[in-house]
Amino acid sequence: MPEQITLYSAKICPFAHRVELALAEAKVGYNRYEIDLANKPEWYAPKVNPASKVPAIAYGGPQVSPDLPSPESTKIAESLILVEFVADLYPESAILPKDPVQRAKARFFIDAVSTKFLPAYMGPIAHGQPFEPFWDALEDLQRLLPEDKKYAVGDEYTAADIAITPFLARMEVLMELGMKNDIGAFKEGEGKKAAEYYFESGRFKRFVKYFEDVKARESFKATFDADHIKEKYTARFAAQVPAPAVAAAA
Ligand SMILES: N[C@@H](CCC(=O)N[C@@H](CS)C(=O)NCC(=O)O)C(=O)O
Repeated sequence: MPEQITLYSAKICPFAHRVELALAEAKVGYNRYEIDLANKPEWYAPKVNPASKVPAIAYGGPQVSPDLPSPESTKIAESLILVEFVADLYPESAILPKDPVQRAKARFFIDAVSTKFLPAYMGPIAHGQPFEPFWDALEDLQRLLPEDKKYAVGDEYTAADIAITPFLARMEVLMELGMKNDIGAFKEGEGKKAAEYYFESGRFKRFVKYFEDVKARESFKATFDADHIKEKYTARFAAQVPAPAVAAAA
């Protein structure tokens, strides 16, 4: 019988979002504590995660207030490890496929997310780098999606989908901000162009459809606060929006 779970998370963090998705898919009740990444509590690193990052789980031990973590609980960090931990605790969930071939395919997809997609992910949007390497990485990942199934390795939503979902969700928010307001670390006009290319060129048709299926899931609706993310990204990138002509002239 699994014991108490306390998740230290942050709404903005895609890695923490992975663990929230896994817990929602497994339909687990847990305590959630929001860590303010800009102002982390002084007890967090010494008592929960020495790396001082979210996500982390305190597992087992007595039911205590999350801001007074018990030394008796086991502390575990790293999103992909935590997703597998949830799958191990709740083997009846579909998070890790039972079939060894499907399981291997899920792990292959996760590896591609970690080694190909993520290194290219924030470059153009957060650091103003060219979009092309990112489009290529996205296309490589898209090739792994089966044409005739809903999700990354079949019709079940698994750890493979959990690995990419939070990043696609944030990418879509950034694309929408880029499309409407040109918000991002790119040159004026580039955000709109990139967003139009992603949604309308047809190159990422399978991905756009895939993500529609992901967004329809209850686990996604319950764990993604798009307004919060929009607000945070708008504030974060506001300083990088090219100044309007009148301000520049002043
Ligand atoms: N490899 C880690 C990455 C976790 C991570 O980078 N989390 C960020 C937030 S998205 C964090 O807590 N950074 C510490 C900070 O902002 O001070 C995982 O997969 O869990």
